[in-house]
This record gives sequence, C-alpha cells and structure tokens, in this order.
Amino acid sequence: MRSRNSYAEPYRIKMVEPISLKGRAEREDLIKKAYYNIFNLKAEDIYIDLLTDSGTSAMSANQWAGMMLGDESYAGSRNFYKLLAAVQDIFGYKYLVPTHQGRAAENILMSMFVIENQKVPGNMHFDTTEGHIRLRKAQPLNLVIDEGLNTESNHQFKGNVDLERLEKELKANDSSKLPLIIITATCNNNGGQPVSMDNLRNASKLAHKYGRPLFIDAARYAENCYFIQQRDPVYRNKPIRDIAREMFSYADGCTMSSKKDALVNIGGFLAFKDNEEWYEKAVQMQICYEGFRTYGGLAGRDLEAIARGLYEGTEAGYLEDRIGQVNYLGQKLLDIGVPCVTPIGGHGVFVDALKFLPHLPQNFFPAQALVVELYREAGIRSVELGTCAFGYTDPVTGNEVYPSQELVRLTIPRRVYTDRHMDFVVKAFEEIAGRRENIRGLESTYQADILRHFTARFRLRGQ
Ligand code: PM9
Repeated sequence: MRSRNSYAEPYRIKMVEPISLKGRAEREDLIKKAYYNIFNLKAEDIYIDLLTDSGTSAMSANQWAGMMLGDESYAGSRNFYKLLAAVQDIFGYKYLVPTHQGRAAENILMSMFVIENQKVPGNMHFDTTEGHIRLRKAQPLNLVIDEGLNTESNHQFKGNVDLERLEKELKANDSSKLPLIIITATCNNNGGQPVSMDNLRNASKLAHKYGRPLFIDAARYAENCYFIQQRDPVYRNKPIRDIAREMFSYADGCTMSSKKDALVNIGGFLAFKDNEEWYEKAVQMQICYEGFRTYGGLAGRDLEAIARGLYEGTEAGYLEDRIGQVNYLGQKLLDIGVPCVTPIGGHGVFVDALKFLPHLPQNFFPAQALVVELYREAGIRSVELGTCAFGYTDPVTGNEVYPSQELVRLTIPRRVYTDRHMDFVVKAFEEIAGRRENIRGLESTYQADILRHFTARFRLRGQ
C-alpha cells in the first residue's frame, strides 16, 4: 500500500451536506434521552457518523446521471439488463435475483437450502445471516481460523475459514444435516478481515468433494480483492476485476448487499453461477417477498446506480484511497496507544474496549460505554460489537453468556469524510484516554430477545 501522503483523494467534491457539532451539555442530554443507545439518536444530532458503511456512500456524478436513465417499467426494465451484464462481467455468474437489500437475498437463499436442526458453517456469519439461519431453527457455525479471533495477531488473512474444522464438519454431517457453506468476504464481524484466494480455493475443493454448494457473502468483495492484490505476491500485478472473477469462480453463487461495495444507498442481490433450477426456485420467493424478477423491490434507477457502482467499486484508485483512509485512521489511533484489531481492516477500525477500559468487566458493557463516551466527547457515532450485540441470557441456566471480543467499530462511509474528520476522531480518543478511569460503565434497563443491541436501554452506572 502506498503511503497516504503520496497521493490525494481520486475525486473532487461537487456537493456538500452541512454537519455541525452540538454543545457538550446538549449532547449529554440527547444521549441520556436516547437511553445511552446510539441507534436512538437522530442523525442530525451527530457530527461524524461512523455507525456503518452500509448505504452511507456518496454516489458519483456518473451514478447520479445514471439515476436519470431509470426505466421504471414493471417488467423487463433496461436497467435490470445493465445490472445483469455487470454481474455476469464482474462476478462471472449467469443468474441474477435483485433484492431490496442484502438480508433479503439471505432470506431467499436460506429458504431454499436450510431447514430445522441443520448446521450452516462459514468463517463468521454476519448478524443478519445468523438471524436467517436461526429463524429456521438451524445452527450457524463460525469456523474462522484461531488467529481471526486474536485481536493482536498479525495474520494477513484473518477472515480465513479453518479448513480442518470445516472438513471435520463435512465428514460428520451429510447434506441433510449440513446443506451449504457461506464464506463472508471480507469478514465483517472480526474487523473487516480478508479471506485469501488459497483459502477460498481450498474451501471450494472441500465443499465440492463433499457435494455441498459454497456461497460467498459478497458485501465487501472488492475490498477483499484489494487485500488479496496487496498481500498475496501471486496477485500483486493482477487487476482487481481478474481477482474478483477468480474469487467468484470458486463459489456456486453469492449474496450481495449492494449498500457496501456497490456504492449505493439501497439494494442487494442473489446470484448463481449457472444453476437454472436454483434460479427459478429463488424467483418464486423473490416474487412473493421482493417483486418481479427484473426489479426485486428496487426502482429501475436503483438498478442502474448499482450497475455503475459495481464498476466504480473495483477501480484501483478508488480502492487504494478507500482502504488507505481506513488505514490512516487505524494507524493514527495505534500511534497514540489505542488498542485496535490489527491488521487494520477494510471498512472500519475496530477498537478493543476491554483493553482500552481494562477496569470495566464485561457486565459493565465496556464497548457500549466507549460508544457513549465518543458521542459525549465529540458527537461521534460508532457502534458496539460486544456484550450488548453478541452476549445473551442462556435460556436454560439464566446466566449471561459473554462474547470473546468486546469491540467498538468505527465504520468509515465510502467517499464521505475527509482525513480531517479522521483527525478529529483521533483527537477525541486522545481526550477520552486521558480520563478513561473515570468511565464507570453502563447498566442494562431493557433488552429484547433477539438482536437486542438495536433497542437496548441503559443507564450510567453510579448515577
Ligand atoms: N451490514 C453493517 O453495518 C448493516 C447493518 S445490519 C445490522 O455492517 C454482511 C457482511 C453485512 C451486512 C450488513 C449484510 C446485510 C450482509 N452481510 O444491510 O441487508 O455486513 O443490505 O446487508 C451492516 P443489508
């Protein structure tokens, strides 16, 4: 990766959206009224919003121009055919099922393959993927390599699936018990960590040796391709699109949240390499839940923006700048002693809250406490990936089960913030670090049964 100061952003800014920082007293009041859950804050009350990189990209002039060419016909919109051609070209997949976003593609895929008591292995399923597996009373199996769970390991492909464990599961469970494999690239939940080409190739060999399909959760596939290009000498001089074609050649299909690497604000799809039977089955579900096969819950203009965004998202200069900015923030935080998951990932910087706030035990919600503190200090919205998001109350014992990691994700929207915004985030951490022992943690006052982090309520401890 070239050093960040040897180049500047590969775009200039044509339109701006004003943002402002509320006063400290107002921020304190707003976060209290939001029950110390940043999902309850109004976006206008936030200065720098690092909640997610999903659907938050700035579209290009080219994408906006394409929106004007939306063909809003119910059936056979020309924008569908444009997107189909882009998917065939970039992914090498014949069949396309557009959906309103990524989780809708997951819903269709799981309804086709997964039933009660089955297991669905992968490296580390994203929350919505897990949700769809569990909804069918099946079990998600996260088989990421051990290094993937070690926040300090410098392994270059921490999103890799543990092939030995995968083979063990495939041997022990026939296709009636283990119907498919899903690999998420990059792997969101452990820090936007990439999956290597070798790992995908070998996972594919195993899947096919045992007669199971392999799917890729492709939300951040272009960022994964960039890491392969930068970190695997075999691919150093290969264009991103060639890397993508090879990557997808190892799978039988993919789910895609276009809200990430297709640089749009809404949309998704399911795609199949060549299996017409699967495609027709998927279309039945798509028509019930999403819309006709040529729009899948999206407007023609959205399909056009996705088609154009898919190409922009694989441009070398764009990816260098994108991953470069995330790395810029990560390195600056590491330089001032903030413990982050390393190597810095593709779409965000993941701070280890257990190490940053070592005086807080997990039942004090250290990651959520740091999220709250970032808002109180500087109007920054981040997101908790720790006890609140992944912990749960064991229904049998009634005991709290804590996750192995307690992280705060600073997720960087694409083409939205400048490096000066990143510098402001670093300054906020500096301030908080100087008084961190005064942070007392949180106490839960309400939690829902599933996906509790979206609606959880807290109060500050000691108040
Ligand atoms: N990811 C994220 O912030 C959106 C918030 S959902 C709680 O990281 C992967 C790897 C994702 C993902 C969404 C989806 C679902 C699938 N796979 O949001 O439905 O990171 O388009 O995609 C979010 P949709």
